[in-house]
Amino acid sequence: MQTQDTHKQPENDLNGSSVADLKRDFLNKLFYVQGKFPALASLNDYYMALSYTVRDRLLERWINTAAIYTDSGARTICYLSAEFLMGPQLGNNLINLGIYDQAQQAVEELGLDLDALLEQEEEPGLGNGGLGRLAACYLDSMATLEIPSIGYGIRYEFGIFEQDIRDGWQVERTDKWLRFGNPWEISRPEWAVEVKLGGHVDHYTDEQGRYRVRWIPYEVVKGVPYDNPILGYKTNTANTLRLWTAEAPESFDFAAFNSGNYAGAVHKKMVSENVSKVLYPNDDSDRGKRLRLTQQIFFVSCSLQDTIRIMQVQDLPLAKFHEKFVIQLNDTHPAISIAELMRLLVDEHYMKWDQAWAITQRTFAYTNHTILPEALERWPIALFSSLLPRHMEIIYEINHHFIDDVRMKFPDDPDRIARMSLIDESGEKYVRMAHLACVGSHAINGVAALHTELLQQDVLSDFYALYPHKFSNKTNGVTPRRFVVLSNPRLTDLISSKIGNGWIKHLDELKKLEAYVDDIEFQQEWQDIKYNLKRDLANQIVKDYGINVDPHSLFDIQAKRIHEYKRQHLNVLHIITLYNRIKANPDIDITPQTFLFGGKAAPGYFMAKLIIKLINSVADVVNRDPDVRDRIKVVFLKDYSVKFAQHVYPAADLSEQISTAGKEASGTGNMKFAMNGALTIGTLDGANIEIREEVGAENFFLFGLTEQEVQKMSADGYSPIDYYHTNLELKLAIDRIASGFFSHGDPELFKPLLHTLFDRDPYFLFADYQAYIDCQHQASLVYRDLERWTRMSILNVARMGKFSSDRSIREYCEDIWHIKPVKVELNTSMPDNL
Ligand code: CBF
Repeated sequence: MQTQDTHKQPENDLNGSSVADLKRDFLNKLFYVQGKFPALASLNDYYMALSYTVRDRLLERWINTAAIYTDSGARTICYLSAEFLMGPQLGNNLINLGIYDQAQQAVEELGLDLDALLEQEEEPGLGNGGLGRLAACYLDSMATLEIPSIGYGIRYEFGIFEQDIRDGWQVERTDKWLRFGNPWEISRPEWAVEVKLGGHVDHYTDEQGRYRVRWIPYEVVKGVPYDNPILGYKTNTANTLRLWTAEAPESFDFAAFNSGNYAGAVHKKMVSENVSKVLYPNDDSDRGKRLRLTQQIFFVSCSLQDTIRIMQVQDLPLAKFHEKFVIQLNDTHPAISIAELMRLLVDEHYMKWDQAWAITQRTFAYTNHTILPEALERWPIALFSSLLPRHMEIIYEINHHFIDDVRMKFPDDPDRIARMSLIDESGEKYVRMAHLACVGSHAINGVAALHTELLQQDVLSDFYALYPHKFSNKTNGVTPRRFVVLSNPRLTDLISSKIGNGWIKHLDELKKLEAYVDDIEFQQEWQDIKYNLKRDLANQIVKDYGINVDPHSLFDIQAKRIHEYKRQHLNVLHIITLYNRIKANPDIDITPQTFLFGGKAAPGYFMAKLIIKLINSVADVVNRDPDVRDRIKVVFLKDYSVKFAQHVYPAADLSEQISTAGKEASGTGNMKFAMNGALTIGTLDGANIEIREEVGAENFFLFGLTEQEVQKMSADGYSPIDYYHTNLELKLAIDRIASGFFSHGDPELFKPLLHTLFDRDPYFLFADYQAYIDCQHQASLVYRDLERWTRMSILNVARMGKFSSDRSIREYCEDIWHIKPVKVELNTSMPDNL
């Protein structure tokens, strides 16, 4: 139950927010929007009725915000992202509106349960993981900090797949998140735009003798915007997330229909709609690649055309584009927008190249989110030119100027030019999107200190040498509104009862909790809350999986995408090692531990899917073996999502952040776990390093090779097999997998995984194994001393101030965007006339 004080409603709203107002409006929505009366209404009808009731309160703020931005011509940040992993909206909007308690009471008085209604919401899974969720956290912070912003992305009809587990294997099911409608969006067909694809380019001289370029496309796709309000916490600011849906410009081909070709009549419509059908199709086939590049140009072109429309509405000349807008590229997926803005300015608005280029460079800023080579996008020239012939020309032209600059700064260095060129000509030719992003942006940043350092020293070192002034670090952050206040109301209330609720907007204020770290009563309350949260999750686990887990045991959780570099299989090696110890000595004294995993594997990533199978296979054996006597339990929590994560973070004791040093750009789950009082077991990777610096080395379980050690080992020649032969426990764990012990006697099943480990072990599991086992042992010993553990947990929360996404957004605003907050006042009356 949220306290009234924490979620006090803002003043001056047009739609009342008392319990009586909410009840009245709720029933109105049920009757007049859903067209139902209680005897016929489903839970979904009630969810929709409540959502529309809440949306009215958002709309009032949204309209006021839009009016103020339009009147003031406010400088605006456009956040371009192929992914926005928003999570369910209802609860978050109730929190941000400050009417959570009233809504809870209103539905209770009507005989309903708010939690059940919240559970009803289908989450828009328009992202894969960290990158998309970061975008969502940033939208929340921008609205909370009153920063004029628009998020631009794609309204995928099918978001991230739903994950089922059958016989231990991941099985994917289509995510039909829109099947019951989406109460939060409003379509704006009047602002639809067209995007050209394919065809050829004409260069010609017009009647006035001016040189012109005309792109004759092979096809045109229409982009229709759907707007979603993004409300700040306890502000009147409601910004917009504008997501584009693809449609055919003419949805029905009458000519084809009249000539009897009925299927052909709708074919074009189908082809066009495919563009926004699914989130990130596999890109390992040429068709997949083409569709993905089409998605990128589609949403980028729609969004840029939209910004130009806004300029026109506000009567601003295009020469001031960079003063009105700053555009943040969330990774390279929207990097094509650099060529697209040039095309719009030069070809369609007849601006001179040099002026257009100066505007473009001043407009864009680029965030890199990974140094994994497979994630640095490149497009085969043949594909690129056939889909985007004009952009190809523009990129060659940009490259021509750029290479001249490089040559001037670094004369006689052809290798450097080859390395930096926007076109990779080392074999088959490719367009290098990260290079385009670097050249066309005025700012480039990584997402944690180590990551930025690695960009500067390694992945983008040539660009750092050329443009040192462009680089900075912006360590990621997460919103405490969703990930503490909404997810963990009990902890929220306890914290607010001691230090007030200012921390929700100013997370640094959590520091005040340090005053209570030795307060026995406070510690007890802290422990009780954690225990109850673990018990709730345990109840859910019994319900969903029929597995009993003990809430007193140490809840050790690794929840994130499944990937070899994240090393879920290292975690499994530890579990097998504990199991082997028990088998060797059934009376061994070990700390009871529950190992929980959650996460999806990319459908085409075989090794990641095999890791899921391994987790489930080990779970089957460990959970059933009577020798274990329930001291360790392993559960794979299927279909991990933002909604589910909100139940998982609060229940964790130990957060697994065990990627190979240098591989995880930042991580954000690490922050969400720690904000909910979990201690971290982790490597010196990504933001773990900064978390450890903040919470203190003594409150963090550190293990493993450093990034430099990993590099050195690689260079010196790493031999994983040596570790296998010299470490008996490691050998036994691996041998047990290899012998078929966990696969019903089948020694073949996990061979591909073991083969990679023996052969190259690219993520250094064997090298880090012993350090991890020792560190886990250390953590399990500390857990036995509950008072010590609780102190560490309180200190972790108290020192998480840095990891609020509000801090990250402030840094972007000050260092890159140069945007100031704009206050939105609520104009409570409706206009008398138009
Ligand atoms: O910066 C946000 C996150 O992005 C990723 O998820 C990504 O997709 N590149 C990284 O893997 C995370 O480390 C990072 O926190």
